[in-house]
Amino acid sequence: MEQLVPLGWTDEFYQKWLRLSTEGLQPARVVADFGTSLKIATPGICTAELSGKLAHYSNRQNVPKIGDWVAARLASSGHTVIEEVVPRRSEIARKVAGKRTVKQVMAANVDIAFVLLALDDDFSVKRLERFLYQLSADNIDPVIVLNKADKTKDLASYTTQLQVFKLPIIVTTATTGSGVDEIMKYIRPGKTAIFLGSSGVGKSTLTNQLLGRHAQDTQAVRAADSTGKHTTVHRELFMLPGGGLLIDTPGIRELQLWGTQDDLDDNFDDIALLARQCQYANCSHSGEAGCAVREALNRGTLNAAHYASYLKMQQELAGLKARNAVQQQKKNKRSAKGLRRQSEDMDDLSEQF
Ligand SMILES: Nc1nc2c(ncn2[C@@H]2O[C@H](COP(=O)(O)OP(=O)(O)O)[C@@H](O)[C@H]2O)c(=O)[nH]1
Ligand SMILES: [Mg+2]
Ligand SMILES: [Zn+2]
Repeated sequence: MEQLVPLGWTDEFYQKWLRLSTEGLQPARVVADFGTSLKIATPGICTAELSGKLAHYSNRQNVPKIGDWVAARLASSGHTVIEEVVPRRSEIARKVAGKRTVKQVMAANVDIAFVLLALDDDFSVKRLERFLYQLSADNIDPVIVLNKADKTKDLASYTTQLQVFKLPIIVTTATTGSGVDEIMKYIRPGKTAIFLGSSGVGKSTLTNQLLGRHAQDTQAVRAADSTGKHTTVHRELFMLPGGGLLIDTPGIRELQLWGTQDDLDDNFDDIALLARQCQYANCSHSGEAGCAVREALNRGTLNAAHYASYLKMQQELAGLKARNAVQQQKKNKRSAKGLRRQSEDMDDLSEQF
């Protein structure tokens, strides 16, 4: 199994592997996810299918995703079947798009996430806050990347807005490679990084720079044959020359949160800290006497937009919690009736993000 170490295999995964029944199976990592088919590395690369059990009977959250370690049966016919998923060390989740309250795992076993913002019309602190919330709920370390630095003459006007997050910020121009070394420094050998951000921010251009070769098509390239905007349609995991691993993803248009309000307080710790200083422990910060949050807003030490984001996300998470509770009740009723399987676990196995 030593040959799997460059792919991110650790003793932790080995211990988990030992607890599965893997007779005749081989550990492998999912390195490309096309929705219906997967590529796995053993470290040799092959195309693999899901076993009937995984494809049809498993809860959708257990379906292997990019970055997962799996147990595969390699047949001499070249027909490879994934039988099991090794329990994850981490996952990047979100709520599926639309109304249903279902968790969707976007990538597994990620150690560090780069949230990309472009220094043009794309720049949105609000969007960044949503990503940062989700990463904190998922216990994954974030780094902010400000790409397309060539497009601004006033970098400070952007970076001052981001100081509140107290996170590392890397400034890059992906097209020239400027700042790429800085990113590389954060991806230690054997560790898995992911690029997150909306379509067009430069994820694939940066991926190509880090790889030192043209592995991913970028928008300009495809614009020439006018096949549309979203160039990266699948998720892929690359081994970097420096020994780290990197997942490029398609753009995420809408990140619906999946987590709890406690995670929110971890993320907006400046607001949580203020709230603890309010005169009343159950202060709703809507006009009570001795409210430290209101006071900070009035003084301008708490940014109003930042606080508004907090409130909006809090509301969204309260809604999520309520819908989850309703769903849990329904589930309990159904299993009491002896119905084993829930339709919502099954109906969007192949949904993309
Ligand atoms: N001016 C400028 N353009 C960039 C930069 N990085 C990427 N681009 C361009 O932005 C477009 C989208 O890049 P791409 O890597 O496909 O974005 P992705 O959708 O996030 O993968 C392409 O035309 C790139 O050439 C940059 O740093 N500066
Ligand atoms: Mg791309
Ligand atoms: Zn208050």
